[in-house]
Amino acid sequence: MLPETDYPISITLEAASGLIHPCPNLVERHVSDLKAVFYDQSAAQRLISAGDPLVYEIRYYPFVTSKSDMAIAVTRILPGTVGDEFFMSKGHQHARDDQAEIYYCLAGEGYLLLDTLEGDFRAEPWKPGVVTHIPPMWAHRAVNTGHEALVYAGFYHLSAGHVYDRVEQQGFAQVAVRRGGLPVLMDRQQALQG
Ligand code: PAN
Ligand code: ZN
Repeated sequence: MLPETDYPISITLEAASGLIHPCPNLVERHVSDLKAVFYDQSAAQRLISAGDPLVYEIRYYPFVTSKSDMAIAVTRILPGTVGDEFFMSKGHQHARDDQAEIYYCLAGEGYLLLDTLEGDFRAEPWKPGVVTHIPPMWAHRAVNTGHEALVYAGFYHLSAGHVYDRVEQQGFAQVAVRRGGLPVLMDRQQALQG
């Protein structure tokens, strides 16, 4: 007899809403939870004072067996901006340097921003159906540049670990902002200088 944890499990995922069934874990992040990562700190503070809106929610299911620890996390980022910077995930690196991740865009539009924090940067345009492989040590952040929710699933190992400090302190090389009504990527330093 195998241990109870070592039998196959199936769950369901609704692409449009990002809901999973069953959903044992739900995490909500409001502007105050990721204030430090927006380049316009006064705009972030104003939004927090005006009610601290929800930016995104994460629903995840851990598939833990006696010998493995894969998980699926489905993130739903709402449409919106902080100042002119689009709503986005906080962004992190994995603690372990041998831990990649696969992201699958399910609904909405935007970018997956990837930064080694050591000079390399990539922006992958996202629409439903795009699958992006995130190599180890690349910090990753999704940005919703559309008018609907951006929904994506991430497949990873729980033991990868999440490190947020370096992203918070340094920021990504580029930010996604709305200029003249359209989404554009610009250097963060340029954005900071106004
Ligand atoms: C994802 C992310 C999720 C939310 O499951 O954790 O999209 O982003 P933040 O963790 O940056 O708030 C993942 O990349 N897991 O490794
Ligand atoms: Zn990750």
